[in-house]
This record gives sequence, C-alpha cells and structure tokens, in this order.
Amino acid sequence: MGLLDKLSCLLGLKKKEVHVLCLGLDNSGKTTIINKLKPSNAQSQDIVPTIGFSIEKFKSSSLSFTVFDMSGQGRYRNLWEHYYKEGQAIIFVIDSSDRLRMVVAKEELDTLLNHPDIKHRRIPILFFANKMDLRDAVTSVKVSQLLCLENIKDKPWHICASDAIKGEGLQEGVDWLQEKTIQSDPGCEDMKR
Ligand code: G3D
Ligand code: MG
Repeated sequence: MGLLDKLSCLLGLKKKEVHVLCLGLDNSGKTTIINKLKPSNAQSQDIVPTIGFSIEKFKSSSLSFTVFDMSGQGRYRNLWEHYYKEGQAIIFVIDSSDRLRMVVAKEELDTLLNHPDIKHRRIPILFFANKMDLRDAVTSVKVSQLLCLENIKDKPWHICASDAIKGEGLQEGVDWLQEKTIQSDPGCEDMKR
C-alpha cells in the first residue's frame, strides 16, 4: 500500500473497491435492489429477469461496488460459482412474502455457505428480507429463524427488512456492509495498529 493510499485509508477518503456477490432466488428482488443502490442517473427503468448473471459497477459514499447479480435459477450456478473467490461481501436477498419457497432459499443459502470458496472465509453477509410491504410478508426475525441464521457463527451477518421498490431499508443494510468490509480490509487494519 502506497503512502497516499495509507493516508486516504486513515482519513477514510479512499473509495475501496469491493466485490459484492448478490445472490438469492429468482424473483426475490436482487435486480431491483441493485438498481436502487446505483446512483439515480444510472438506474434503469425496466428491470428484466436476469439470465445467468450480470456485472454492475457503482459507487456508494465510501465503497466502489462491483456487484455480480446471480440469477437465482440453479441451472446457472456453475457459471457464477467461478466468482465466489473474488467476492468480498455477499448480499443475499429473500422474498419475505414467499413462504412456500423459503425452504428452497434456505437450501440455496446452505449450498453457498458450504461451498469451498466461501466456507472458511470471514466474508460478511447482508440479508435483505425483501418485499416487507406485501401483506403476506413475514418479519425479518421470522425470516432469520426460517433460514436458521443463528447457526452462522464464523461470518459477520446482518438482516434488514426492505422494500426495494420504495428503497426502504436498503441504506441501513449498505451502511452495515460498508462498515464490515472496511473493518476486514487488511490494509486499513494495519494502519489501526
Ligand atoms: P430478481 O432479480 O431477484 O429475480 P427482481 O428479482 O428484482 O426482478 O424482482 C422481481 C419482482 O419483484 C419484480 O416485479 C419487482 O418489481 C418485484 N419486487 C422487488 N422488490 C420488491 C419489494 O420490495 N416489494 C414488492 N412489492 N415487490 C418487489 P415484476 O412484477 O416486475 O415481476
Ligand atoms: Mg434479476
């Protein structure tokens, strides 16, 4: 790390480039969330179902995100698994109103957590219990129970209820992720010692 980098790291000025994997079943709201997180001039109006995966880059206040929006359709899994190694943070999106597929979402999460490129890394995971605006939506506490999140002991995680259409709950989640990814930056950690 160069001196300028060190200084900006200390001052919190530098935008750190973070590779964020955005995962979850199809229709959970991944593309809508990513679209809302992007600066308004980069937001697309029509959101089409993602086939395979897409890669988007955008900046928040102190992070420069590269987001891999993985299609929830399992048949593409072998495509996106290649990106697990590069992922430094995970956003996992759940449709809180889809009780029927909550079991499938849990299986998908368990598969992810047991993947060799994820299993032994302290990679932060942000869960969005999305579609909280819908009448059938369960609370984020219930979602975390249904997904047995308390069993995740070796990775920092956080769950936020969100309404991706209105953009509610997203900032809280990103703030948490930002804090965790900055904490886990080895360069900045060196500076704190
Ligand atoms: P995906 O990328 O995970 O597959 P999308 O999901 O972002 O394409 O969203 C799937 C559908 O859910 C979209 O509706 C989108 O508008 C809707 N959606 C996303 N987030 C929310 C939310 O928080 N609340 C509600 N009510 N709907 C949401 P369509 O009708 O376009 O299929
Ligand atoms: Mg999508």
